[in-house]
Amino acid sequence: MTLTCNQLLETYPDLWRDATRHPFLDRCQAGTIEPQQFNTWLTQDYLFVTEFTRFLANTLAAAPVAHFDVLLGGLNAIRDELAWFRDKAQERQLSLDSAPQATCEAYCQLMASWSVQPYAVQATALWAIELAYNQGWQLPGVMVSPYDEFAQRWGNPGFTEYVKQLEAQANERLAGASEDVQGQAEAVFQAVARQENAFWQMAFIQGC
Ligand code: MP5
Repeated sequence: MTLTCNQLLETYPDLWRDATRHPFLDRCQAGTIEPQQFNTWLTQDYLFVTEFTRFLANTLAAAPVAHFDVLLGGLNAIRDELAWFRDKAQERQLSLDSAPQATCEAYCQLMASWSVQPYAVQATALWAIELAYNQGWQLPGVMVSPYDEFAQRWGNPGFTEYVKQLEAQANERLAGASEDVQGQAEAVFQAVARQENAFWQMAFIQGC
């Protein structure tokens, strides 16, 4: 049987709900998130995105040429995103030199370990990581300022379209993958969901 991205969402609805629905996001929507908690997320997410850039580059290196367009578009967008994170940190007078917290480090290490897995697994991880933010920032509904800018970054129609393209590319490769590789893709999807939930939670546990 062929595994698809949609089947993964249908097989693990609770895990995926916990990855994309979290009090952190609801409080951003309502404007009640503590600035310190938001700043923790912001500085840690910058560190995550720097490592995610390496993961995306490794995925591109393993991809068939037909997938280059979408992945190069993603890398181009990340260049802007990293600069945007630096702007947001400066506005808030935050240093981006802070050390990664344990939760962030664990996610980054896992991601690095996926870089040596078959391309179908990497493509599935990439789709899941991007979908988590695409859905997570949209599900609470319209956010108040200044958090609306963050919701817009990952919830805008262009980003939603990018995530759909990632899904199509992952599905295409999963269709030709062995059962073993499909099993690896399923495990990686579950890991992404767990790590995403932990990442939201990090802002509440450790403060800034
Ligand atoms: C993303 C992110 C989305 N920024 N942080 C986490 C913890 N998960 C997913 O990645 P990107 O590169 O910001 O679109």
